[in-house]
Amino acid sequence: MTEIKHLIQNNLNKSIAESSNEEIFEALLLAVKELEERGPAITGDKKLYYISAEFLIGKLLANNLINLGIYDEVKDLLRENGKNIIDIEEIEDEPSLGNGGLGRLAACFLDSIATLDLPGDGIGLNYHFGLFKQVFEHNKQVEEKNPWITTPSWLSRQEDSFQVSYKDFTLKSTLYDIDVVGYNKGVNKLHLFDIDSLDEGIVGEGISFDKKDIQRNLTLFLYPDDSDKAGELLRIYQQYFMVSCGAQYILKEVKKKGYNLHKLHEHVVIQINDTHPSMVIPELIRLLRAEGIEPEESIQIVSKTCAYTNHTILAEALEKWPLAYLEETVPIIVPIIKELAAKIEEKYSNPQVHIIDKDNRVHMAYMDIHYGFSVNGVAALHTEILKETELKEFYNLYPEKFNNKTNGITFRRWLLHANPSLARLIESSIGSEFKTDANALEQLLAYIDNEDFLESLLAIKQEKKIELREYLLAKQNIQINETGILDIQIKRLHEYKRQQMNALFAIYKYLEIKGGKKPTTPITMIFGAKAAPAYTIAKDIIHLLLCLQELIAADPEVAPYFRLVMVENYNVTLAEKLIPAADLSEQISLASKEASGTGNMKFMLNGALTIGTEDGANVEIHELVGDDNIFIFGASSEEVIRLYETSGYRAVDYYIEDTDIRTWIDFIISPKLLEIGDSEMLLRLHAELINKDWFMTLLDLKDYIKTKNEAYAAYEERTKWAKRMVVNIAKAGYFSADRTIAEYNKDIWKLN
Ligand code: GL7
Repeated sequence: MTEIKHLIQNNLNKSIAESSNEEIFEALLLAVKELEERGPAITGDKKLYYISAEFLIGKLLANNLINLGIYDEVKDLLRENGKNIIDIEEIEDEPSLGNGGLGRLAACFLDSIATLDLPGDGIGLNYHFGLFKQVFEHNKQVEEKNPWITTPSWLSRQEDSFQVSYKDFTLKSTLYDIDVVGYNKGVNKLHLFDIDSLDEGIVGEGISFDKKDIQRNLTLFLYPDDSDKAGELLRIYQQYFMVSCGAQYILKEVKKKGYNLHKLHEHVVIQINDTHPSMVIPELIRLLRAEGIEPEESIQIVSKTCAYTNHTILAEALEKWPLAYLEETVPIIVPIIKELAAKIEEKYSNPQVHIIDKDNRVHMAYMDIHYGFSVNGVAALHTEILKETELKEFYNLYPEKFNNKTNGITFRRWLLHANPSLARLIESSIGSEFKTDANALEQLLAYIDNEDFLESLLAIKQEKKIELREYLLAKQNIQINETGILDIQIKRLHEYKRQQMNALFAIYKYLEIKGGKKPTTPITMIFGAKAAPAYTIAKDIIHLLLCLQELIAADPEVAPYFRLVMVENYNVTLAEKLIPAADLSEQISLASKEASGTGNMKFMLNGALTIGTEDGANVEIHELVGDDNIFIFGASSEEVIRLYETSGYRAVDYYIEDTDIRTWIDFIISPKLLEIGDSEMLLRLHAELINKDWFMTLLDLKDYIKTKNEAYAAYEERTKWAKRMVVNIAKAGYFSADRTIAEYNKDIWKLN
């Protein structure tokens, strides 16, 4: 009997055939944990700590079985006993520890770090109810808590515990670890800090709770509503808890290994994922001083240990905490922050680089840049914009600190697990090298004229569409048409990502069909997105999409040719079903605003073609696949940046001057939609698009419609389309997170 079979059997008190799916899932989880415990811990002289508010890790069972190299064995074993591994995978609740691309990136990175055999742990928080669960009621988003921690669980409680001091009280941490197993390799850890005094019972209606009751609410939710002061303070409490526990944990490990704290940077590197963990800098300085290290030296050590990744140029996402808020919550590090700020003011007179601004707000990113040794952006264009525009003054001071690390994704989850049929086709064509060296996918270009290969590729896409149709019908009672083109936009809801532009396309298409112009191939548009609970316009956009869904489905003149659906509670699990089935990948952010995007890479890898702007990593996708294999439209980032600088964009001009645009926008408040929807929300969105439109929807709308029609027409030529799919898959190797992590290690971390 193989090891895994033995372990599963030990955890069941009956045969597999007699056990329920739930019992099998639990037995498997325990068996996998056991194997991981036995696996080799990854070690080395120097260790990375990746600190992040989010780790959007997705379900772990299949992922870990694949990485342990026993997925197929377990699948066969279950099948022999009349069980289907897919049904067992369904049992698992998806961990709710992340929000969007930033958190998913952190998860892909952990996978690649372990796979490359690099010693590197994640540090974060154990949010009991996660982000939130999205449900739709009356065509609106409603938020509910999302409990995901079950027994047994991937979390293992540890002995380590630390004190975290706030102004008025102290919290004692507990630690839960999740194993991170690399592909056929060793094991790292994801450390999630928590408190025993948390009280899940304080959550009332929806996701409401007393924001001031920190000892009971600290780790309830990721990104609690910060639209009022209590919410902002709670975020500071959370962030400081994360970094203080993280820093204490790191120093404990270093001391245990007997390293000299004066040489911390030779043994530790801390990657600060966006600005939520920035307070690790003053906290680590404080702790080193408490260990007896001189004030100035402690600053020097920390500056050689910390590196910062910037993930956005959106001003509202670059955190600036009022100094008074920090004094109210975490006064213990305020003197250090002031000291760090004063040193900069002494050195540089330019107020644009000062950490504390004239309004007494602390700019977290600026602290990271001055007191870290590396600053990186997440795609080539993004890093250029940081250097030339957003962080120009800092680039002038420290050109040597700035570097680019174009994001990547783990092919284990996004190809091997999400699309095993495609992985098999690839393997049967070019062998299995691509599983460990993604660049080997380029060999697929040799198959571009191979009719059998092209046919198989199209057949797999079709198979995935049918699977998706069955899944959505069973899980969400959503009807989609598996014939025709599947056009998908899945990502957080934000105006800069311009779901509203795609909604206007749907209105245009609806009216065109009503006017008698029927598409030759049926069109299915799928959306998936959560809106931040306090983001009014984002919720209005969801409302519009859901109203359009209802309107179109109920219209017999249109529904046979055109469907728009919005999946509920979009998450990693749904992404794994949607992406392999997609034909067209919507990456339509306003140029300059999407730092990178990573969904774009997942779609490409699964043979979807991109319709997109020259933004983020789309630029690199475009370069790799060439003009013929992508649909690019819209204003360039230079044009957009100029328009912002000169206030040269006025949405209302488009509305007045272009009758088409006026027709589509006014449709939002047409009797038909007002009958279905909430007039307040529709009217507000209508007014917003005409009078504000901060992300220039109308600037690119017509070009978008024209380009999408071209893409739809191109889809009709099936063989030509299949060849484009081949190019996209073949060129996706560059976007393996293994490549990204190898670059981080070579340029920043320098782990052996
Ligand atoms: C993001 C960027 O918006 C996204 O473009 C990028 O791919 C991702 C990972 O680098 O980081 N920044 C951010 O704040 N979130 C992101 O997804 C939430």
